Amino acid sequence: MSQYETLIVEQREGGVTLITLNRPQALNALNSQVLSELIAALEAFDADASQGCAVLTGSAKAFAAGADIKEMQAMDFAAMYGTNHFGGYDRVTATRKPVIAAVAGYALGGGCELAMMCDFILAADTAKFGQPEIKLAVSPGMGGSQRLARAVGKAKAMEMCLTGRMMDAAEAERAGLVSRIVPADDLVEEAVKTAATIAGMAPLAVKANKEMVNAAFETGLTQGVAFERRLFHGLFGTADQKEGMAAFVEKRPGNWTGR
Ligand code: CO8
Repeated sequence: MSQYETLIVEQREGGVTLITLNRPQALNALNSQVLSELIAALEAFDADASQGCAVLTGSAKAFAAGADIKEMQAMDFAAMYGTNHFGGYDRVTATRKPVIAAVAGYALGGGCELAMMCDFILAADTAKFGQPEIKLAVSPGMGGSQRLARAVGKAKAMEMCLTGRMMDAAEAERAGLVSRIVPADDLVEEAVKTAATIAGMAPLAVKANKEMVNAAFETGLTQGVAFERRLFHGLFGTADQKEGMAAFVEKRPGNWTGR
């Protein structure tokens, strides 16, 4: 039994947490309840040593069609700024274990931004990405202008933000927004399988790899390479490095302790 109203959270075999956005009547529009439940689910996932990788998905029709327009409609500047509305989504990117976004159907506005907060996006062939906020006379507000520009470059990001046009899965893959495209019917199982592969790696190495790739977007090259090297050196202080290299030499699978 899920303790959430807007999410379904399941633990799958191999240390995979599958989180499904579940507001079908609003195409998974992100309201304050979704935010608080998602943060709670991700914090529980991060704290559970039996879980190694999460998958965040929506429905076949929509990953999420954006922030909930009906909830925001009447809000004024004081309400938005005063409460730092949706600032809590920053917590998604603070998750230390990897989170894969499995996107089918619409990922629009805040939905596209939420997918981009995950560590990578696996797209169904039905996926459609867009930042249509300009049509509502607003703009991305959950990092979309920054993450989309970093993911697909200025030209496409600017065109998408200024026109609100959607990108289909093929264009998103060509542009580097998604890691790969899979048939819609296989999306969730393929994402869970990929997550299980990650969850089967040595846990400290997983955290270190995630942290160093993310550093590429926060630092210059020299600093980023130095950061990578320090973490790489640090992994030689772990029992799992000894186990991983011994297992290779002895031609057997590694048996990780997370230490
Ligand atoms: N918010 C609230 N309800 C929504 C949303 C949304 N974003 N999207 C869809 N719904 C609701 C519809 O109102 C409708 O409800 P009802 O049946 O009660 O009328 C139901 O979901 C089904 O939607 P449609 O009938 O419109 O379905 P269609 O298949 O005809 O169309 C679309 C699908 C094209 C996805 C269409 O629903 C659409 O354009 N949705 C809005 C997309 C959009 O503009 N998204 C951006 C929202 S703004 C945003 O995300 C800002 C992010 C930053 C916030 C940061 C705050 C600090």
